[in-house]
This record gives sequence, structure tokens and C-alpha cells, in this order.
Amino acid sequence: MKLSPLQLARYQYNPKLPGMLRNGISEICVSNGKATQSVADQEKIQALFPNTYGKNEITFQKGQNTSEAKKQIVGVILSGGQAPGGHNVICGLYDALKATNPENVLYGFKGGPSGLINDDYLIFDDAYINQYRNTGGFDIIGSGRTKLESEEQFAIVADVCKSHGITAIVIIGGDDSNTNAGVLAEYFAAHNTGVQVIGCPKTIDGDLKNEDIECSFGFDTATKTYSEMIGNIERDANSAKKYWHFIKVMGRSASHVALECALETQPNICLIGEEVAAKKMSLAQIADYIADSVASRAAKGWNFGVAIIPEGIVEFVPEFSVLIAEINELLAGEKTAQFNALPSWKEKYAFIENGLTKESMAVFAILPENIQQQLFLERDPHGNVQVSLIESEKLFSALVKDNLAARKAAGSYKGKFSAQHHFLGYEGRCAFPSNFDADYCYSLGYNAFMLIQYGYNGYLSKVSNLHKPAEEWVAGGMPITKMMNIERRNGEDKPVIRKALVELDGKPFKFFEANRELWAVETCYTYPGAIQYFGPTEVCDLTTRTLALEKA
Ligand code: FBP
Repeated sequence: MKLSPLQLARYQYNPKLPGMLRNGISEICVSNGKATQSVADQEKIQALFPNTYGKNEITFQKGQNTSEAKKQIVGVILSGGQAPGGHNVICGLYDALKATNPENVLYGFKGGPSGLINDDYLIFDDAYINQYRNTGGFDIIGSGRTKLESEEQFAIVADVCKSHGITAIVIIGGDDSNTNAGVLAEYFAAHNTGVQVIGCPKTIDGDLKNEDIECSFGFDTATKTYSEMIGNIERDANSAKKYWHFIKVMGRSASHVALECALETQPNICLIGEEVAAKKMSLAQIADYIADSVASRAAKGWNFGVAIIPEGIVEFVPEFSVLIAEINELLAGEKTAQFNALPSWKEKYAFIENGLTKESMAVFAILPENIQQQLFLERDPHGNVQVSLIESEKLFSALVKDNLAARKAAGSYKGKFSAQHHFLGYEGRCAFPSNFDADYCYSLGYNAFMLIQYGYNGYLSKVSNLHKPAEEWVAGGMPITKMMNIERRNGEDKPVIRKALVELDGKPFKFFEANRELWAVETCYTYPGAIQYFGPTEVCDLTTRTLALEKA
């Protein structure tokens, strides 16, 4: 394989550990914190997790290492969507494991959780792991979206662990995967398997965060990558002065990515799904809001602009959620085949018109035809519409176009409107991790091994104080049960880690809210440029604006 000069240079980068982990393995001891409680539904969570509930939070500090000297055989999996820095979690884990005892072994289970069930693995060595240091991607062992959640699966995993003598599993994943890590830890404890489980917080979406997890890894690099591109598009828009760019960014269930990109690039418009839901905005109201900016700018002679749209936006629009629910109902069971058998779109349209309520039909009718058809194309394994496949950037530009046409007819708008569409998602998930993510991820992995070495089970590797230089970061562990509450999932009450949505009274949103009116009519673009890996720390080690504002 031909290596790029950057890849070669990144091999030489030494990720920065928190100060307290820098003195060598023999100098890391535990400081016990308070016993914990789950964030809500304490009695129910305690009853479901009798063996792992209520444990102490812990931090590491400099001091004599008192952990038991035993050989560790550890397995690791990557779970869910790629996020920059995953390789470094594994490198940090490997380095701590080997520094503790060169006889320790690290298994990598391939292709995500299914690798653990199918016992499909590799064993890491220096030569293999060194190829992946400070690189993006999850190709070191691959990832997957199989969920590890049933007792049958846990029993298989227990057998796989037993057959290799595995003493601990590290699960690198998002809120669902870490919820499942907590459930697996409880199962292992209840069945006296002697196997520990440690989670690590991953997702570019940024929605795995709470009072303990300041940010999930990958969010920093992904948003910097998108912001570079959005800044470049803004500069193109401001140069050519002839297009409105509608840019959809990833973030299925929360709008953190969109908000962070907006804080970085100051576009004319950025929709925040959580606000749309709170204000119960309709599609027409959103289109009107964007059209106001288009018209105000046109009045100044500026027929160009940039709008950021979060991937999950349509699910936040109440009337659209109702429409989706009705469509799911309309196509339930046998009815999908019936619908698909209809020979033309005209007949399908009549079927839809017949099945939807008047209100939902009114929403459906204003959608452009390609979006209408998208709603009936791909279904997920449960037979539901896959909302993330809807091209919402095209949806909103079409609605804005119609809105502007009406304004033109009424004589209130005289501009030109020509739109370009972009979707920024996969471009950011496997970028070379920023220095922040390279350091954070390496620390998470290193720290995960220290948790294993000290015998913890059902803990999340936690590194905090992240707005400060790495020297001042705080490393430790948090019982996963502390982050849980009970939620209704697929008709059942389940213990889960709560997904973090954008807080409308949080500092990042408040900053955006205070500035967006100006950004909507003026041209205030900022151009973050490409991630810098080498150079002055104020350029290379910057965290996200979200983190900076939250900690300000
Ligand atoms: P995770 O929640 O697993 O980290 O993945 C998030 C994400 O990157 C979303 O932003 C996006 O909608 C989704 O993955 C795409 O998934 P896939 O890779 O399966 O197409």
C-alpha cells in the first residue's frame, strides 16, 4: 500500500495523555469518588442491575499502582458508524496493556459486535497496530451495526470469551452500544463469568454526552471537516454571488453537528431540529423563515447564501412525523405488496390520497414529487420509512422556491433564486483525527485498560476537563448505570442511556440565537480552513466551539 506523506508524518505523532497517566503504569493509582445513582428511575434501574448499580465513580491519580498483577486477555470491538479516532482508542488500549505486561494479549473482533458472536478475530501485534496510529477510519478491524442485546447473544459471547481466556471486553460505540455494554456487564457479573466490560463514548453525531461525558470522540474532527467544506462553499458563494447552497450535514437524532458547523462558519441559515420541534414549526413556516433571508439578501442585491440543514430535521417537524406515522400504517404488513403492485405513480398517489388523513395529505401534497416517492421507497428492517434517506436539503430548497414564486407574484420579491445541494456526511467520518481526537481517543483507550487492570466492570472510560490542555485532563471511570433511565422502545420499557439533544437554553444554542438574525441578512461567513496537524497549538489543538462555549 502506498502511504501518503501525511500518513507517514502522522505515524510519528505522539498522542498526549492526561497528566495523571503520564508517569508510567507503575505510577497510576485510583482515587475513589462518590457512590452513584442513575440519572432517573433509580429503583427500576437498580432492580435491573443488582450487580453493577450504585458503584463509585473513580479518577486516576499519580501514586503507587496497587492493581492485581494478572495476565490480561482483552477483546475489543468497534460498533456503529465510523468516527475519527477509533484507531487511536485501540492503540491506547494496546499500549497500556503491553506496557503493563508484555504477555498481555489484545484480540480485535472483526466487523463490529457480530465478530464477537461469530468468533471472528485477529490478535494485535506491534507491526499491525503501528500501521493505524493516528489514522482515521475503523478499518483496523471494521465495524457493524448488529446489536448485542439478547441473553442468547450474551451466552454466546461468554462462551467465546471462555474459549480464549478473555478477561475483559472493550466496546467502542454510541449510546445504544454503551447501553448494551452495561447490560452485558450485568449479565457477566450475574453469571460469574469473571469477564469485565468497559465502554468508550463514540459518535460523530455528538449525542452521547451528559454531565460525565463532555463529548463523544469523532465529533471534533467530523465537524471540523464539514466546517472546512462549508467555509469553502461560503467563499465560493461570496465569489460567484449566484447560488444559494443548501447543505445537509449528518446527525440523525440531534442537531449538534449542524449547530457546531454554524458556530464555525456563520452561515445565513442553520436549522436546529430541537427548536423546530419546540416551536412546533410546520414545513411551510420553515420555508417562510428561509425565504425571508433569501428575500432580505436579494433586496441588497445578494442572490446567494448558505443554509445548513441537519440530517434528522424532518423527524422534528410535528406534521411530518404524523405523516410518516400514517405512511408506516398505510404500508403495514400485506399492504406494502399491494401498494408496490400498483402499476403507475398516478395510481399509487390515489392509494395514498385514500389512506392519509386530510391534514397529512395536505403536507404530502406540498412535497416535491421526488421526495414524495422517496417516502415510499426504502423501508428499514421494521418496515418504517427511513427518514435519513430523505433529501431534506432538496426538500427545503424546493419549498423555498415555491414560497419565493408566491412572493414574486405578490410583488414583494424581485431577486433570482438558484440552488445547489450538498450532503456532508461520510466525508467526515474517517478523516485523519484532529490532534484533539487523536489525543482524546488514545487517552480513552489507555484509560480503558487502567479500568480493566483495576478490576472495574460496567464502567465507561471517562476523560474530562477537555477544554483545557491535555496535561490537565482528568481520567477515570463512570458506572454505565449512572447514565441510564427508562425509556419506551419498540413498545417496551427499557433501561437506556439518554440521547443528548441540543439544549435550547444551553450556551452554544444561545450564542447562535443571539447572532443568527445578523448572519441571515449580512454576509458574516468565517472560513475555518483545513484541520491543521502540525504548527502552533492555538491553531492545531483547538476544541470545538460547542465545547468552548459550554465550558466558558
Ligand atoms: P453512530 O450513531 O453509530 O455513531 O452513527 C451516526 C451516523 O454517522 C449518522 O450521523 C448517520 O445518519 C449514520 O451514522 C449513517 O449510518 P450508516 O453508516 O449505516 O449509513
